[in-house]
Amino acid sequence: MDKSLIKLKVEERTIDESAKPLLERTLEEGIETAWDRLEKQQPQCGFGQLGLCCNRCSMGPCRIDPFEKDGPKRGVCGADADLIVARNLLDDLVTGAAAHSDHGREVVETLLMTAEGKSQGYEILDKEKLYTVAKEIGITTEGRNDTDIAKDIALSFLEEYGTIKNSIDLSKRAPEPTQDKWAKAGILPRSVDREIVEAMHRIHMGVGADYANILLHGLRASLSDGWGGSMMATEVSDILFGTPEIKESWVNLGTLKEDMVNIVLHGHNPVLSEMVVKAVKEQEMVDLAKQKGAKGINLVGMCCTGNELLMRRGIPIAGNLLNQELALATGAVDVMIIDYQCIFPSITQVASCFHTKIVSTSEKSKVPGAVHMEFHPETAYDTAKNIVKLAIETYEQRNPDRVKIPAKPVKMMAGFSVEAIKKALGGTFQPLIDAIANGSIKGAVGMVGCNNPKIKQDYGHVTLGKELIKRNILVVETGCAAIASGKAGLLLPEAADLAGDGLKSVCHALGIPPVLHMGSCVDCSRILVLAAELAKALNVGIDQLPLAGAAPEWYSQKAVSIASYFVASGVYTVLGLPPKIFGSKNVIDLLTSGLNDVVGATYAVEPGPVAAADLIEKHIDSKRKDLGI
Ligand code: XCC
Ligand code: SF4
Repeated sequence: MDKSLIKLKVEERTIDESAKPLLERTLEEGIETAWDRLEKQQPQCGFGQLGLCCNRCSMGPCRIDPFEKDGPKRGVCGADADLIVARNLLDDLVTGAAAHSDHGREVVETLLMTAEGKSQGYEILDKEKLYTVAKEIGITTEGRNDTDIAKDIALSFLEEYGTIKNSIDLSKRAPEPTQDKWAKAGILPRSVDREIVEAMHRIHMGVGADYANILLHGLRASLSDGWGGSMMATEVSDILFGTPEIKESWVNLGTLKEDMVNIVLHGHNPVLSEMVVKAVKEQEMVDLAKQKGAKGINLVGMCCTGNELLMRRGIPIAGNLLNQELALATGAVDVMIIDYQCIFPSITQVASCFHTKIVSTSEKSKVPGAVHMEFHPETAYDTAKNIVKLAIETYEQRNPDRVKIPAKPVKMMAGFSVEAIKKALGGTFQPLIDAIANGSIKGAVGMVGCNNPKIKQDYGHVTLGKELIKRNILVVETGCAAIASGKAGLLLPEAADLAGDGLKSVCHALGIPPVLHMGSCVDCSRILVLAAELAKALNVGIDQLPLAGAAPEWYSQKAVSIASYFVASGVYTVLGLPPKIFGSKNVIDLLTSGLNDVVGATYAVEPGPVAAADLIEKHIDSKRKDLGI
């Protein structure tokens, strides 16, 4: 490929300066990345994009003619466009809910084993949260020791996955008017596994043909993720590893170090990554690394497990979804440790162009070409040390001539848990409520989600973020969205200068950025808790607050679940990429307007960041008007 074409492609693909030189390298050397694969997939199937393809049973696959011409109007079983689209969406949604919630289950299981003295290397680090959660779910704390309390919490949370009760305990954190809406619509989340299993039942051939009824269950299943599986993942991770506090760190591919052993932690579950953090600090490991000629061990995160480490330990983060193959293309990664979710199956291919080893650790997530070192809470610390040793040995095989780390890292601030925000505000949310009431802050937006090679990397997040803060709208972020903002410098207090006057003065007074990093994707539950706190302080439902959600670059089924529990909780949510629903006008109408009568919020789709900001501002203005502020 000639040089000018390469340059052109690179500029089309990302705005991440630390990624550009490496993208160039992949194109020059023929190392295939997600962008190349997307190109090879063109044109992508139109039926699939519209959600009109059903491959659910063996009478199919079937597809519906989107043009209302002479083509088929129904699948072999008789399902029409509305039903096929709705079932596909529910399928996506619960795949995402399952991913979040099963991660949550592993954290809760680790708490149980820790309470029973069966895990290795874990302890209860946040006693305050242990007590708060215990009280909240009705577990006695008086005169009992921490491990007994922890055991009761773990057992009670494990029950939430398959209980016969009629609602999940933590969903009672939602303000009453919001809970009332759920009860009235028949979508109170009962239990995590149950909603997912029931969804799989409902999308089987011949189980109900009413698209609206199917989508309503989608909302219920999403609530069991947001106020259930994800929230338990967040709370129990806090109990085990500490509730995040505000701290500084570094971001982008420049966090990799030429003269150190580089370990990248990629995936989602802090149960694994926290043990690796412990292991790299051992003197024995540091000495070993020095013996092999390295200056030390450099641990960096990637995607959401990276966010977990950043939030609690201030570990630097190398990048988001589309940076994973490029991190390997630096030739400087000795070991990339993976657990699960958002890990491209191609990473072993990219790694094979260098000395890099991929280490898989979860029995649920094996990758051909990876070294498998299975992680269990009972032997967690030993396994972590063995992986670190492997990284040090692999460092010896690194070819310095192939190492290319092109950029300097960017500084960032993170750690904005609900507790940390409250503390920064002086122990109460009142100053924030006042700022919203007097208009210096117009409202807040939860910006979440991924990268998607269909959109220039980080462009959606960064452009929408800047547009919102300019309009005095506070932005709170999780997941790959937050990493994008970090790379662009928006997670620094100085970025307040890009904000409108009102937001700017609040940020300056508190010394905080206008975009707050609230954590990983399961930590979208923190956004729910924050919204619930504000609503309760004002005695209203979440749907009455001047809030919105946005997922400008989403790709994952988990994002479908998140967007859905935002909407089901009363938060209007704008997606930057269309979900696969455009084959059914009825489904579109229900999701973009009909739901208002059910949960007080809807989805919207708007690819243009400025137009998306317009929609959000209009929505926030109307909520302010209704509140009389
Ligand atoms: Fe995955 Fe969570 Fe999306 Fe990033 S934001 S691509 S889901 S890592 Ni969660
Ligand atoms: Fe076709 Fe119906 Fe089977 Fe889907 S469920 S593949 S529409 S026959």
